[in-house]
Amino acid sequence: MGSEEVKVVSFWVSPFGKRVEWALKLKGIEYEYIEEDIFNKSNLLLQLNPVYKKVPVLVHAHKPIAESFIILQYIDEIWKQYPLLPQHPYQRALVHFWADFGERKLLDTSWVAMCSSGDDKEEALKVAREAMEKIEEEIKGKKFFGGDNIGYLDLALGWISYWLPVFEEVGSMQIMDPLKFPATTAWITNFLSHPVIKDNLPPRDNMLVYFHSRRKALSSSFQGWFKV
Ligand SMILES: N[C@@H](CCC(=O)N[C@@H](CS)C(=O)NCC(=O)O)C(=O)O
Repeated sequence: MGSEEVKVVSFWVSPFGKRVEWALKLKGIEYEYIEEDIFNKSNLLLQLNPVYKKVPVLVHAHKPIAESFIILQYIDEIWKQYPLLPQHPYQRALVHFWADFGERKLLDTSWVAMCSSGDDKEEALKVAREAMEKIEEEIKGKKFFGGDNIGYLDLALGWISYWLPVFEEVGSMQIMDPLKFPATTAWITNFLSHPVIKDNLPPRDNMLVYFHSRRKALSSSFQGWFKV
């Protein structure tokens, strides 16, 4: 079942897509990468993900799977080597809880803060910084959220290590204060030092150009909630 053809349809700067690629690489699974233009969507994407029309999509054995968290779980169930999720159902539930928390309370709010100004920005920053405090508590005393190795939650929150500093620079704001969040800062160093992660990141300069242009496009109308 696991030996069938694997394809990843993604967009070069997508933090959601990178999660999927990191997971496949950690497990040593070969895949074909297909770059999608999310501003001019291909028929392939519309066929593979007709509901959300978003990347990433994993195609395994000719069957498409959408939504990065669902894809991560699928990958972990199909390829057993290098387990990403803990064994115990309670520990697994906690991982899903924190992954969802990071998405709603930190990723969405950081994005809004980057794209907005005034009260909207302040409100989003407040929620994002409170979320960072909770994440700091979770990583204290651990090398990775997954323990000694990178796990599902590390991949889910991995964008904090590399995308968040770019959002901060583009939005002229600070969310991840290293003095306030030393455990998260140490985790970032550990995460970015892992060969699979450090060799699979988009070029920072291109990210800055891209996110500056997204901010410009979205800030006037403040429709910042969607298109990373
Ligand atoms: N919840 C989705 C989010 C995916 C997502 O927002 N992808 C962006 C690219 S980073 C996209 O495809 N945007 C196109 C659009 O919103 O139309 C996941 O985790 O996979």
